[in-house]
Amino acid sequence: MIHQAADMIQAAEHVAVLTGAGVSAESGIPTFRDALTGLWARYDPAQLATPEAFSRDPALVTRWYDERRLRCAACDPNPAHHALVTLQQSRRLTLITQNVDRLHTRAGSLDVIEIHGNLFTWRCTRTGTEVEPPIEPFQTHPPLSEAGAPMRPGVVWFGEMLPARAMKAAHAALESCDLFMSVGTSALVHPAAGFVDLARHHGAATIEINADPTPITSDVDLAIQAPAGEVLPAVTELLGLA
Ligand code: BV8
Repeated sequence: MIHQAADMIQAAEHVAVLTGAGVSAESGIPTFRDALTGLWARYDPAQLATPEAFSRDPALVTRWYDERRLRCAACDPNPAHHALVTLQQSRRLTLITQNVDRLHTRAGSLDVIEIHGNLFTWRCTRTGTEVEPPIEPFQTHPPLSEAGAPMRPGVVWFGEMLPARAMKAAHAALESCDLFMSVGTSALVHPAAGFVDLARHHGAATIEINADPTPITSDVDLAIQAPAGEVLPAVTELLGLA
C-alpha cells in the first residue's frame, strides 16, 4: 500500500493534498468530531461554530475559540506536517487545508490554502479590520477591536461561504492536478468533501490516508487506513527524501 502510494506520487506532475483534523491529531489537537472535552463536553461543535451561536452568545463562542487558539499555539507540527513539507520541496504540490491550527505553515509548507480560515486572525464585526492578537488569553470575551466593537475569529462557520480567493486557488489546483490526496479528514464537511470528485472528474488519480473509513473510501484508487504521522514519513523515505 505504502509502496503503491509512493509510486503514484513519484509518477505525478502535480499533487493536490487536502488535509483535515486527523493530520493534527498526532500534535495533540483533538479532531473536530472530538474537539469537545471537559468544559465543552456538553456542546456540539457544529452548534458553536455558527454565526447564530456567535450572535446568541458571543462571550461563550469567543471563549471557546480563544482556548482553541492558545491550545494550538502550544502544540507543535508532527511528522505528518513535516513529511508534507518534504514532499512540497521535491515536487509540485498544492496544500489545501480544512484545519484552522496553522500547523502546516508553522512546519514550513508554502502557500497553504486555508479554506476554513484560521484561529489566529480575528476580525472587527463593525469595520471588518483583521488583526492577529498576541498569544495570550483575551482580557474580555468577546475581545474588542480598536473601534471598540466585538471581534470574531477569522474562521469559516457552518452556513458561511468559504473565502473566494481560497476557493479559486483550490479549484485551480483540483482542475490541474494529476494526483489528489485526502489526508486525515472525515470527508463529511462540504464543499471540501466534494474535492475528490472534482479532482477525479479532471482525470486525477486519488489516494485517501485516514485512520477510519469515510464516505469517499470506496471511491478512491488507493485507501490506506493508518495514521498520517506514520504513512507520510514512510512514503517520503521510500522516495529517498527523508
Ligand atoms: C458552505 C472552521 C455555502 C470552524 C469548519 C452540501 C451537503 C451537505 C451539507 C452542506 C453542503 N454544502 C454546505 C453544507 C453545510 C455545511 C456542511 O458541510 N455540513 C455538514 C456537517 C453536513 N457546510 C458549510 O456550511 C460550509 N459553508 O458550504 O456555504 C452553503 C451554506 C449552507 C448551505 C449550503 C451551502 C462551511 C463549512 C466550514 C465549517 N467550518 N471549521 C471551526 O473550526 O470551529 S469545519 C470543521 O469541521 C473543521 O474545520 C474541519 O474542517 C471539519 C471537520 O472535518 P475534519 O477535518 O475531517 O475533522 P473530523 O474530526 O471530522 O475528522 C478527522 C478524521 O481524521 C477522522 O476521519 C479520523 O478517522 C481521522 N484521523 C484521526 N486521527 C488520525 C486520522 N487520520 C489520519 N491520521 C491520524 N492520526
